[in-house]
Amino acid sequence: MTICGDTLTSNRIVKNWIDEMAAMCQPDRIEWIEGCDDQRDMLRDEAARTGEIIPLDPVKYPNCYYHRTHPLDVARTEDKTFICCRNEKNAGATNNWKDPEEAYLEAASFLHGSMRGRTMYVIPFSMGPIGSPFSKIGIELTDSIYVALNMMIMTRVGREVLDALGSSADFTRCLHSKAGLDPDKRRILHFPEDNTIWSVNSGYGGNVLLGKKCLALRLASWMAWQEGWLAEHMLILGIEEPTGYVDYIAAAFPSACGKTNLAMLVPPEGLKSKGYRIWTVGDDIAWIRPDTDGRLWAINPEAGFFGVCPGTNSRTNPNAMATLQKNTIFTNVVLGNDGTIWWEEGDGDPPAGALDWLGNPWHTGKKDAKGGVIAGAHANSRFTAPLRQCPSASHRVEHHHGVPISAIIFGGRRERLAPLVYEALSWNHGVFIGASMASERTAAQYGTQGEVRRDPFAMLPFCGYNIAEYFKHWIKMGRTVKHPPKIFHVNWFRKDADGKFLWPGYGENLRVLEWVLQRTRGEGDAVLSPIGYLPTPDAFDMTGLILSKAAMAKLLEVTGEDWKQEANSVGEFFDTLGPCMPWEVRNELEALRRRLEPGENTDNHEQARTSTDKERITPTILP
Ligand code: OXD
Ligand code: MN
Repeated sequence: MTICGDTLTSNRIVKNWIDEMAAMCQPDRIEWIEGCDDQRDMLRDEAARTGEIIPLDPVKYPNCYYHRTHPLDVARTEDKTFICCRNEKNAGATNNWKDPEEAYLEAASFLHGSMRGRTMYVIPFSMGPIGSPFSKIGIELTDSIYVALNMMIMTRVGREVLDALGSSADFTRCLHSKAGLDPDKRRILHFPEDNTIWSVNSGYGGNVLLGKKCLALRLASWMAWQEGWLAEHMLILGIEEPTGYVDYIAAAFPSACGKTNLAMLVPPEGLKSKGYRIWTVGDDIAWIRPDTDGRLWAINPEAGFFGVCPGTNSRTNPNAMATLQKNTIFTNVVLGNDGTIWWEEGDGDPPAGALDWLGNPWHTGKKDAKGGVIAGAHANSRFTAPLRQCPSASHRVEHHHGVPISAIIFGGRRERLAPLVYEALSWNHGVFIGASMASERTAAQYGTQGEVRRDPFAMLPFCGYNIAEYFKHWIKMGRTVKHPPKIFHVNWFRKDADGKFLWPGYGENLRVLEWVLQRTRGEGDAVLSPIGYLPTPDAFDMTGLILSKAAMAKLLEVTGEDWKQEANSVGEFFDTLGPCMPWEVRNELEALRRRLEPGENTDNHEQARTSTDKERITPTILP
């Protein structure tokens, strides 16, 4: 075995662990990733030589590359993802669990000799700015040059990370091998008690860029539970007012709800005169800690975007389109013979001589043997791009202290039930709203369209411990933080009777965020309803946007019968989450039920009006 480049550390614990893993996987070479541009360029050249990546047109897409994954390896595989802790109870009702000993043994049999003939890259990485009190260090060993190149975009890598680690044992031991990409032997294993992640037989980003979902959410949520902070599936966004003051919000949405678009929002024409500017801190993950000022502060532990391509275009997300013009890796999109790329609902027409994500000749409207239209790009095709290239990138991304959070927003895709926005009555009520989050299935997903899927805090696939304990942890955080942010719920997806979206979404969402921020300052007009505070119909600044009174009324409508059904459905969901469900969250459900009963005023919040199918909310204007 050859060792290339310097062994970048004298840390014995690091070296012994690498020796042990190398003895198991038996790579031909070991190469340390230093994080410098020269080495990155050499890796790109080498991967281009073997065809693992294809360089794109250097004028139109400078330093951009194309990659195809194995056709059976295109998304996260939740059924192959396990929390391996000693006590099964700690994995909870929503995670797959394996006994750690058994998990190591089985995976070791897949990993044995898996890197023969290959190089093992050693990638020291920091999630969060190097040296920040928020940050965590990991070292990923991988036999995939594609993973090494992606990690260099998504995280801070190299020598400096090892310098920050020094002789400490406090790093996440991440091992990845493509092995034979056998789906039956695919395992994504998390060992929270050993600060270890093993991933084998996959090459798809979410399964193999181990700093992202595996460390920054699953392991980090476990650490946060133990250490008193929060690791969340949330974007972080700054809204700068004309005075120069910037307020920051964190927001969690299930997939397909436009998280990346919201994180990079462009103010609509009508509000531009107010001088708003949007600053993107992160589009996927937030690490949130209480500080001595009694507020919650957050960092984005990542340094790049791993965004979905289809649907991203100059109208839906101009900042994303500007971000991915250079230094970007595109995975599973359409490739033209002129070295350009394309995807469905992107910009412009497909290139000439197009190959689809499988590498087959492709043209718009191509049909399969059964007459079904064949998509050129995979629905989960991705761009990996550096965050600093985003025109709205916040200068606070590298700030060791993060940003103070003024509001937390939960959201979902609901055609009927949820109003455009409402505000929680209290922190515990906000935790209940997070715990009961849900989205309706879209045509793009398997299963019955319209079916409601619960996704508490958008963390269902990412909470690395018992989800009921996680709710408890959130309740406790509200007690420990002196000035907790207010909590809101938004729904951009409400439809009218003809199935048309009532709200234009995208940049226009700033109008809703403006109200949210007003509410955090004790301003903004609101009415009390059984589900929380609703904006009054004229609470939003609608300059430059025409929306009928009827549409606004529908957007803000709360229908008693629908919400009673929702309460039943939430109750059924909570019953599946095991015996640790906190009484505070159950109490909130009961309080909602009581508020939905006509004439009842049994909870300890301010008087809430009730509504049935026929009787809509009568606004009570609050001071
Ligand atoms: C993602 C996801 O890839 O949430 O960010 O699935
Ligand atoms: Mn995500």
